[in-house]
Amino acid sequence: MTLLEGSVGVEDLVLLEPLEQESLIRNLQLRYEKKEIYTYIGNVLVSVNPYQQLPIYDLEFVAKYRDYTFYELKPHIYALANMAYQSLRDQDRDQCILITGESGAGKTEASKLVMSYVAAVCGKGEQVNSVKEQLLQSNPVLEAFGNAKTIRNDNSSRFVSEHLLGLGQEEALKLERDTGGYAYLNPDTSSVDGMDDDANFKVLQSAMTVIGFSEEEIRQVLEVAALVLKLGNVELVNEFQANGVPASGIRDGRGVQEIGELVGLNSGELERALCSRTMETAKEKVVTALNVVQAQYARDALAKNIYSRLFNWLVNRINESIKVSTGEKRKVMGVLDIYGFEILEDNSFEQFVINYCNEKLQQVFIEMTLKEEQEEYKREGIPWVKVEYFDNGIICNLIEHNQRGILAMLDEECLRPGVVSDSTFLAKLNQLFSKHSHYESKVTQNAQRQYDHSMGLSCFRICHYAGKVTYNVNSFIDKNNDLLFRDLSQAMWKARHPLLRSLFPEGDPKQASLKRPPTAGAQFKSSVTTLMKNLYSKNPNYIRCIKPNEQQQRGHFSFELVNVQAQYLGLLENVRVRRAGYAYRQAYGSFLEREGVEKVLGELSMSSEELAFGKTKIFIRSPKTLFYLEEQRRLRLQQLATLIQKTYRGWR
Ligand code: AOV
Ligand code: MG
Repeated sequence: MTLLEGSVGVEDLVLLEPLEQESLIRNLQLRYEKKEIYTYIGNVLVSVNPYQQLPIYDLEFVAKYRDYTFYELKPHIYALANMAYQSLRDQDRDQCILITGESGAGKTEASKLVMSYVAAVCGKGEQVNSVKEQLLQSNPVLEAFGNAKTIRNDNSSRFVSEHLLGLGQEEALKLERDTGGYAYLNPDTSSVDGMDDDANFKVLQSAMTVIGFSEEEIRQVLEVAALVLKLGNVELVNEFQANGVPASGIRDGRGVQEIGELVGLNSGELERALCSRTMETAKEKVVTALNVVQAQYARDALAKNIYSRLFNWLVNRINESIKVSTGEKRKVMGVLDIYGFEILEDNSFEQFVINYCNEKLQQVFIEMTLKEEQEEYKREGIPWVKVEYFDNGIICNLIEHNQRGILAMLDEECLRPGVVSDSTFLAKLNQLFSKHSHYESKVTQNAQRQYDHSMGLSCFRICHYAGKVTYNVNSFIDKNNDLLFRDLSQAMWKARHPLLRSLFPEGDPKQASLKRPPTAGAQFKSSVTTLMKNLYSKNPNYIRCIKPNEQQQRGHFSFELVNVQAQYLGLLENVRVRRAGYAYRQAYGSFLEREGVEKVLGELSMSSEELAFGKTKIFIRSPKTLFYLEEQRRLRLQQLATLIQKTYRGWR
């Protein structure tokens, strides 16, 4: 180690000597201990979660970073936000800011910082101000409905959430204050130290007002959210039909009665929808009773459906209101913050799709950093040697291949007539992928005599770019089917509650068709595809978030934990690619204004290795050179200033 005690390490990992995995982590650690949480790899920002409020985000910092270019000040998220904002403004290129990292690494916080920076520096004027406000206020709203406490993060972004957070007491909704009274609120996770639910509730309400929700809309949103909680408390019990066939009923009519009053729904109608199922063929209608397990399943499916539809409605509503105030066809800066890579104790279908999405984002990173790099050298006529890196395309393929991917297999199994189950699905995977280098299961392991007791018979494992994850296939089929019995959507559509009703358009008997809706997996894949298209059309800026410890504790840096993340984020390869190429490039115009190419070469005796002259730009190999040049420029300016001062004094 050549890093000196007391130093803060290098600000750009491209400068690291020697460049190894260990020295890279140590450098991050050294900086972290000095509360320097940001480090560059060229123009990529690495951010290590401080788990404490640092005094580096106030308006003074905003003002400072606005006036300097990327490498002139300490690494900061504002520098990256500024770079993106300026190329949006000056080069007219749509930007996207891709924030990746595992659960709890600080993605959502980073996205909020970027948005608040942009809001602070972008132009004034009434219209802009209202958009800014709306944008900033969209956060508390989306977080209240879209986030939940998980074991990995107290404030984890979930798009389909079973828990509600941030809802305080609201008399009119007849909610109980004690969240432990709701079956859908997880008693272990519903309270978070240092979080004031009542205060958050007020923030939520005022945020919704700023975004432009009417009082009526806010009331309706809260009513629908309350409906979800109340549904969770509807207790279903065994009943028997006259012929002795098991059926189900509701234990205490008061719950459904309350729901009925809340959303204008006939409670008998709701009970019928929860406890029976109507099968329709072209010719006839058959009503069958659900047993208690099936009815519970229907109830939970309904609650989840209402909740996720409400969330989607909120997202659309917010986007609409922002669009209306900006007008369409503007330059776009997208900030992408999604759920991070997840390895829980028990991983199911949800983790599977979350991790698939992260796999795709990694692919964007690989393709865009390397592709950009290569194309730029080609365009500028500069020779370039390829750096080896792990391409996770093979894992993406394993999951998403149209005919032979895991998602396709799952759909096939869901649609296949006959007896299908999670285990027939697993058997299919085992057969198909037994030789795949990124797929493992007990069966395939057996074949290779590598018996692993940690993996159950109902599991398969994927070697993701970020690590191995064992998924339990239990309920994959049901979750993928995600079918809401038509009885339920029709019942919801019959509610007199305008918002609830609008969330279930397919409940309109006139809309009913026999066509099967796409599976959850297929829907997810298609939104991932849309997202990717969107990202590829924009200029990317990267923030790589790192979680320093598992305890969500300040000041604690686990070498092991960071090492794993650095490995899968490919930080070392990223630095190597940067080093093999030229780290910095600048169009001749601005470069000349600053240094003057002749002077650089003549007076500063630059090595020819350090510089390359492209067709339109000058390339500088290492940041050291750049910093040297910047320093020289500063010195010259200083000399000039002193000279002017002297001359001026002389005149007096
Ligand atoms: P995530 O978005 O990456 O997880 P968050 O952005 O929610 O993670 O960060 C988790 C917690 O870390 C936050 O609630 C803050 O307490 C703290 N934190 C993160 N960044 C900062 C910062 N720059 N300054 C101070 N505290 C910070 V997930 O949504 O779970 O993938 O699905
Ligand atoms: Mg998040």
